[in-house]
Amino acid sequence: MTRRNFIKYGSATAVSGVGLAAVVAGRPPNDPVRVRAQPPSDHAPAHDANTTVGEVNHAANGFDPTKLLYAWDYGKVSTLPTGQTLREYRLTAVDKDIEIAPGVKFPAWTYNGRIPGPTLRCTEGDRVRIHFANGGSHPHSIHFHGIHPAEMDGVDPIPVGQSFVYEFDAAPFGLHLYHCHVFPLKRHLHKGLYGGFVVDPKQGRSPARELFMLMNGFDTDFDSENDVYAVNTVGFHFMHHPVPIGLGELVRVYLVNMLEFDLINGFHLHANFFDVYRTGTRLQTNEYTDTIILGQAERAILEFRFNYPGRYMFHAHISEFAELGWVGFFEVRP
Ligand SMILES: [Cu+2]
Repeated sequence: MTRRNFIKYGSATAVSGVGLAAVVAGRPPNDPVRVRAQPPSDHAPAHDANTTVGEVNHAANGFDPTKLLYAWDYGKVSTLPTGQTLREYRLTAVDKDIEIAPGVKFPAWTYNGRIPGPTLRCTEGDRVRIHFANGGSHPHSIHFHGIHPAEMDGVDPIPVGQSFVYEFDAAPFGLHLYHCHVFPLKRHLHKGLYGGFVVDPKQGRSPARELFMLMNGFDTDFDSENDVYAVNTVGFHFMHHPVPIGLGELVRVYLVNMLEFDLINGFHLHANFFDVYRTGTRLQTNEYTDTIILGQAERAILEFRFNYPGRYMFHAHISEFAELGWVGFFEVRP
């Protein structure tokens, strides 16, 4: 039974989230799908909608997808003798079970015990120094997107128990990312070793509600197809926890695609349009749309305002991804 057959089967039999959780957790490939009977629940809406019921244990996960929207890590800041700003970060690779949908645990490889890893943020021209320690069970590294010398490119595996210091001047400004670059790449990335890397322009950007959204997915039965899709790791999280935004407020989404196995991902906003700044490397926009497609590791900054209060969906316009978790709401409050 492939994921695509499962989706067809699931929609035909109105499988709700608990069914999804029961089916994807630990199911070996080619096993017949077993649909668990649904106990009566107070969370009635889940039985009319394709979503999960219950809540993942955010405390045990060590992060909450909502808090990750705002969790910028500016590092430990000091000034070099040259006057240049130095920002230091500590990243440790650790193996950890992460609950990616209620009742569905994934044996992840993480930076600092979370997926995505810390969202590193600095200003163009800052010196960044990343102290990396490999506390995992396999060789890992950190490969940064950006401009830097070859020896800082993170393609050499750091053995288990060893450490390495990556150091370079942050450039260019924009929305970047980092990830492990040890082979097999697909495996090391999909297991969770990635995070956002925001380099602000020296002149800054206009004030806005800034949200970090990293699109990812998880192959829970190891057949090289994703079974759960998400923004910030937990499927359907923003359906149950809409993102609050103010009426007329400028919203700036830092959108990163770290999805493995599927060649494209995307973002669609309901009842509105947004300006697109591809890779965030130019301050002028040349795209005004309501849907964008991003390939693996592509990213974009999106800006928009809502002028009517209410709840508005955002999701992958690839319907399959949306139905498996990549869907959420903005809640526009007057
Ligand atoms: Cu790795």
